Amino acid sequence: MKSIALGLILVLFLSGCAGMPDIFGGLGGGNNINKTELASDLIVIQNLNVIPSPPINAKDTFSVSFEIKNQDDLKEVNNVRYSLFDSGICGEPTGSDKESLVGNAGSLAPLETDFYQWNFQAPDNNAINNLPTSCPIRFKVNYSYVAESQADVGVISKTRLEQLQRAGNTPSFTPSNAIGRGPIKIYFTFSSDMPVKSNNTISTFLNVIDKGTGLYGEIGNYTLFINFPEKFTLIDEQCGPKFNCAVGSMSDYCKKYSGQADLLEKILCDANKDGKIDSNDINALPKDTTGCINIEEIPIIKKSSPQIRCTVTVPDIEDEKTYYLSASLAYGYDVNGETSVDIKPILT
Ligand SMILES: [Ca+2]
Repeated sequence: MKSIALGLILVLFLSGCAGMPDIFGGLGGGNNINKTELASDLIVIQNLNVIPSPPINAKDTFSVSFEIKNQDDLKEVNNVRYSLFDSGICGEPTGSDKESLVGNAGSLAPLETDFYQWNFQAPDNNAINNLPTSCPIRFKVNYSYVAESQADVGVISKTRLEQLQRAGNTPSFTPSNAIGRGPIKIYFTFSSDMPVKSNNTISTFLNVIDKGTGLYGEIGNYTLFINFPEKFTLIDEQCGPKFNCAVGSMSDYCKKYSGQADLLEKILCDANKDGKIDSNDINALPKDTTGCINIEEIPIIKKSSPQIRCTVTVPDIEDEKTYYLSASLAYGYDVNGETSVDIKPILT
């Protein structure tokens, strides 16, 4: 008798809690989320060298070389380019590199390393007033990549929920969010705890965050896709006025780019990463989805986007079911490299 009474008190206590506002995360926030996140670093600059070892004699030649490495062991990185933007009094690179302030390494396979070098001639005695000086060598490496993120939503029917509650069980579902490699991360959170009752409405919030050391100024238009299961109904302003949503929109969008290879957003559509979009790629895109794409730029301020909110009604189902949401964002990213080369006058 005693244990039954205790059980009853526990059930009352738990059901009482479920309806209370969450003091840690706002009103009934579904803050319980199982996050798994891959590393932020992707393209790194390594072995940055000046040869010969500085100080360099006035008017002598020297080289600045470095390697870049694709740290991802699974995916290639596209459109890798180098550009020198400051070399101070040491001027433009000499010789064969004179015209190539901008170099193009194309694509880097998983874990591939590429070597790059600029040759310079140090200024002469006159140019440095016979005094020791130094040249900053500042450059950037730019590349294109796709950020990916997937989250799940648990849905339960009213009948199943009542069944469980009658048996003294409280259904619980902790959504997971798997966040892919690279400096730009997309995080999902939800407005309420799960599982969601069938036919009910839930908001999902997306935040795009730059966790790298480089520069990413804004989310370019037509680069952020958010995919919902087709059975989800988007309500209100879908994902806000900056988005357009339609059933199957991603494959429709990608079809337009068949055969072309020069637009950043198109790397989203090139599923087998050969620089061309064909029917195989289109077939590999998520099917039976409702897709939303941003038709306007979205600013990144202090390394974060504003919160993007999409409100959906989940389908009417029989029992319990898990659905998957995903987002992908094609972006260009700059990684900076810098060194300083000491120059000394020569005795004449
Ligand atoms: Ca392809």
